Amino acid sequence: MIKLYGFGPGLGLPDLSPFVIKAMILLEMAGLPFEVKTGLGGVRKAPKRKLPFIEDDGKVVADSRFILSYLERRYGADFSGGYDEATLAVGLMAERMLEESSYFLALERRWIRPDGWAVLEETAFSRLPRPMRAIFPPLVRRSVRKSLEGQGTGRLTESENDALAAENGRALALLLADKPYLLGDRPCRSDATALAFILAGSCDAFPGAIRDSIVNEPNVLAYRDRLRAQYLQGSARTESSG
Ligand SMILES: N[C@@H](CCC(=O)N[C@@H](CS)C(=O)NCC(=O)O)C(=O)O
Repeated sequence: MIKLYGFGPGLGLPDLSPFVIKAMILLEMAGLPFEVKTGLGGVRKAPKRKLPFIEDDGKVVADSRFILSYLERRYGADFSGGYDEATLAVGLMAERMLEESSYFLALERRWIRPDGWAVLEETAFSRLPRPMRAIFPPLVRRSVRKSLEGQGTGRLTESENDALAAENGRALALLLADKPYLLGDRPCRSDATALAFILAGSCDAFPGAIRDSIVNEPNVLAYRDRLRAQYLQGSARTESSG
């Protein structure tokens, strides 16, 4: 069975990482049974030092984007929804907005703002043994801060980041409009990314602009609830630590 490595569930989310949630949704969309392996140790085993990655029949595939193409190649999964190339290109741009812009705004919200960090630290690191708990989380936080400064999000003010989050949320709501799925009346790969980021972004534990940009859009909320019921009931998924 395919093993999917993630951080683990928390704060009402199936995983703390939107990329892991995306991989779960892709596996569910493909109708493939899988086992989720959780724990911080997964990062050490990860070929790119990031989660998710999967192990399947001795093969290791890292990165949700390459997990997607692996499932297409190996299992004939079809994430195109039957849309034409131009429509899928629009979906890809939305995915890139979420993964390359919204993601960093969410990192800043969770890791840097003191109230976000208090929640995240407790959720992600509470199972660490005592001496590690004092040392490891601040080190990881420092490295996230450095990455955010390099990437640019960390150099903006909170209100500048909030303005960008509001724009991204509105763009997603306008793209979805009154369609059942992001690109039309059939699900496709972009829905896996959109649903994952909408779930992560609307998490009640991190109030503010990111969450507001989702919960204030009735079509996005309805989409989230409908697709969560469709893809995240965990029918194909079993969970274990390690
Ligand atoms: N492009 C990757 C992004 C994965 C990613 O950024 N994962 C983060 C968690 S959300 C991670 O594992 N970070 C650990 C680290 O950087 O040490 C994908 O799509 O899978």
